[in-house]
Amino acid sequence: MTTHLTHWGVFEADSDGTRLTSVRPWRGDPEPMPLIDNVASAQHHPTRIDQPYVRKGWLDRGPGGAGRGDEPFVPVSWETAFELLSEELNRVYREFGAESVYGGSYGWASAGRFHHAQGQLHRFLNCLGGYVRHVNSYSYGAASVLMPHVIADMSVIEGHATSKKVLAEHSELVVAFGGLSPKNSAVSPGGVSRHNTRTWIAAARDRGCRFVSISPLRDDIPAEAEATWVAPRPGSDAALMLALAQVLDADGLADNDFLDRYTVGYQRFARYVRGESDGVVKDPRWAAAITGVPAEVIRGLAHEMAAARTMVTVSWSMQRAEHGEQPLWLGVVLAAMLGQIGLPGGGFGHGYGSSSHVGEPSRGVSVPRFPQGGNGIDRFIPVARIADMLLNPGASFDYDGRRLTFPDIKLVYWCGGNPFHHHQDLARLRMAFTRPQTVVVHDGFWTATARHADIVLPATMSIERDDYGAGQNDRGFFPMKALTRPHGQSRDDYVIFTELAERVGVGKEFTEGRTSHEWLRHLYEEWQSQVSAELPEFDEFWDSERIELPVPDPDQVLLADFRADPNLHPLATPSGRIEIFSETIDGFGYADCPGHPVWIEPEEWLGGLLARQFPLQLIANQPRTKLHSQLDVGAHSRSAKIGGREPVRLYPGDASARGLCDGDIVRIFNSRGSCLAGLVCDDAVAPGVAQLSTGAWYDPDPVDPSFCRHGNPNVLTADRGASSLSQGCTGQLALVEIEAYRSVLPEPAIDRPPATVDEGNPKG
Ligand SMILES: Nc1nc2c(c(=O)[nH]1)N[C@H]1C(S)=C(S)[C@@H](COP(=O)(O)OP(=O)(O)OC[C@H]3O[C@@H](n4cnc5c(=O)[nH]c(N)nc54)[C@H](O)[C@@H]3O)O[C@H]1N2
Ligand SMILES: Nc1nc2c(c(=O)[nH]1)N[C@H]1C(S)=C(S)[C@@H](COP(=O)(O)OP(=O)(O)OC[C@H]3O[C@@H](n4cnc5c(=O)[nH]c(N)nc54)[C@H](O)[C@@H]3O)O[C@H]1N2
Ligand SMILES: [Mo]
Repeated sequence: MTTHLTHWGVFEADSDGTRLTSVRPWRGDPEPMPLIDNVASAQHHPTRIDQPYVRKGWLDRGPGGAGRGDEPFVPVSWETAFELLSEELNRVYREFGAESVYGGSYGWASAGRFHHAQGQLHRFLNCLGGYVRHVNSYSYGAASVLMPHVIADMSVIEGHATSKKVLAEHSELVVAFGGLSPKNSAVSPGGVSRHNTRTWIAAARDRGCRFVSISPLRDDIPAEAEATWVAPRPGSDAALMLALAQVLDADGLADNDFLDRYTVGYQRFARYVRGESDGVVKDPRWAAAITGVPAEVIRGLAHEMAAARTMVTVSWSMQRAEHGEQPLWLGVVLAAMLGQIGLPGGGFGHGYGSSSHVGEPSRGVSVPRFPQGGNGIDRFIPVARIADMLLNPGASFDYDGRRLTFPDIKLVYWCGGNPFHHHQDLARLRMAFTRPQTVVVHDGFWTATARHADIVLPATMSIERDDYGAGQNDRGFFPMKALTRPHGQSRDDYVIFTELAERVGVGKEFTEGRTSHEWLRHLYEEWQSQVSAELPEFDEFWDSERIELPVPDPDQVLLADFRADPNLHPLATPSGRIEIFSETIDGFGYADCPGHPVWIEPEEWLGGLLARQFPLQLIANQPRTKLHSQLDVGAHSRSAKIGGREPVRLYPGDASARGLCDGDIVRIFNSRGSCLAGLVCDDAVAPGVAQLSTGAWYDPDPVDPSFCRHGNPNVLTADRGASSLSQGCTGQLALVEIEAYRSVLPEPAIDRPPATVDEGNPKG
């Protein structure tokens, strides 16, 4: 029996050396998650990649994108794969240089910090001279650009958030825009040892704290919260927040002392709220027409907020949308108007309920990591501009006050991510993916991305290798001993890169002469000597269940020091204060993100013109039964599917108006694409809303790749940046229509490997 860390929890498992024979949640986890059941059931699924493969057309005709995603694969030996890939890397670096290689390779990969796939790839490409990288994330692309201008870097907002313990003990009212979803806080980057969302919410509630969940889904907050549910039209929260601000201002409830001492630009914003700058008073009646939330509810909520110790929290999803900067900025402004930033249980939060680590007090120390080395070039894209980059080399675009140019990418190398899961408008991405000369993917599974590659190398799962890890802000640092031998011929990314590095002449730089186990020991010992002599020796750690890392301040309160003395502890913003009006952003002159937060009507929302044609707002949120697309073939993920398709939830009245019944296979469509899904009628979904989570492996129809047979919502979402400021992902919302699917149901092809042709290459 050994324990194992995943992004979605720690489990204990027995193994016969080839497979896990039993899996149980770790005893230390108070709220274990059923997602752990996906691991063992997926390990030897037919969609595991069993050996190296090369796309037939690439093998026959050489580099070039024609046929990518359509042509069969040829199984090849590791020897052949290494030979082909090392020659191709040499060619591309020689002919086009590092600026032609996209190694951004966004994705969550696996828990375990040495074998973290991106880190491995980045170090390898750095040894070759570098690569075009990405900045920011799909998670909070808008926030990571906006927040440093307004209040603080995301590492502060995220890592030093007021702790859940403090919320449980001090908050009187939690107003949660985007909810506090128990499904989301199942997960944390790098792993989570003790899930506690229900626990802290129940403790707060028992003490009398009230919760208001502002979300299109009633179950975006655990039942323990006994929350009041407010469901504005999706995408309209900025208007709701402006009206809350208007009531605070008009009714004399704003904390002017706080605004004077700790913020800049309030008067500029207030003129807008009062209608002095544009003739429109942003009062509750104005907002009611936009949001659908009655004016008295908005007015009442503003008064409640002013009367209590109030935490205003905004989910990450709120900024993963058109003009996603606005509700986030307004969350900060509301909290500033209430004057409670820096006080226990009050103030502002971003991402409570988005990931388990937000609200875990900061750990005193980091954990060992595999060093990535230095990138020889400085070219990047905001991460969600991948298709734009591949389609428009040389074109220029706006980003955070700069004008940048897309590089001309010849080779794409992806490890530990699944762009055909995570990106928007997949038919467009598929087109973009035909542009590079060569696409290389390492993955454990035949994901849609692997199916759109030329050279596919099988990577081990985390249960098949030795590693260690701790989630962000997680106290538990776990050794992760291999539980089974690798599936088929799969190899660790490190082993693959070691061999490649030797062939391209950078073996020594990449490995520094160490095997992966030698690295684990070396990095641990280096870390131990820097951190504390009291930590156990490596061998003792390796044979333990875990070690507990110190947490200096369990009662952490975001920006308490700034509140205590804003001159001694100024913010890192240009003014050192919270910027309700930002001269910097104003100076960029972006119509889609002006100098203070505003309401800007999105293109795709229920109040707009396009809703006449596509009258349902699709919520493409995170899946309850898995992490993103990972282990979608696993038992827990499959248990939620309907007829092999991803479930879509619809308000019962919206279903019956379309003649649809629970369990029907339906077609969801808009002008970009369509997909099948299995219908669930549920009054936890607001009228006018359809919820289809991400994660179903993209299963394109062979004739029409904009039609996914399995239920990936990203055939429907738009590939547009949140604004010129951030260029963040906007995948959360799209307008769609739903109808019964009347044709013969196509068999999903995604749970089988792709077509292969054996050209007599040896399998060994
Ligand atoms: N419409 C819409 N789209 C969204 C979102 C949304 O809200 N709506 N959310 C976005 C967000 S926030 C995110 S973070 C992204 C997530 O997008 P991704 O992080 O790309 O999704 P994952 O499914 O986690 O992809 C990880 C891949 O790494 C592989 N892998 C795991 N371990 C290893 C390993 O050790 N080695 C190698 N080589 N591979 C490994 C897994 O098999 C999997 O295929 O999706 C985004 N997409
Ligand atoms: N189980 C599970 N947990 C996960 C993940 C996963 O894949 N599976 N992914 C992890 C990752 S990478 C990330 S970045 C986080 C993401 O964390 P979030 O972005 O917070 O999560 P989502 O599920 O995308 O969205 C949360 C809720 O926001 C609500 N919402 C959407 N649009 C609006 C709107 O316009 N207004 C309001 N008021 N509410 C809205 C939706 O009802 C949705 O359920 O989750 C993490 N946690
Ligand atoms: Mo994310």
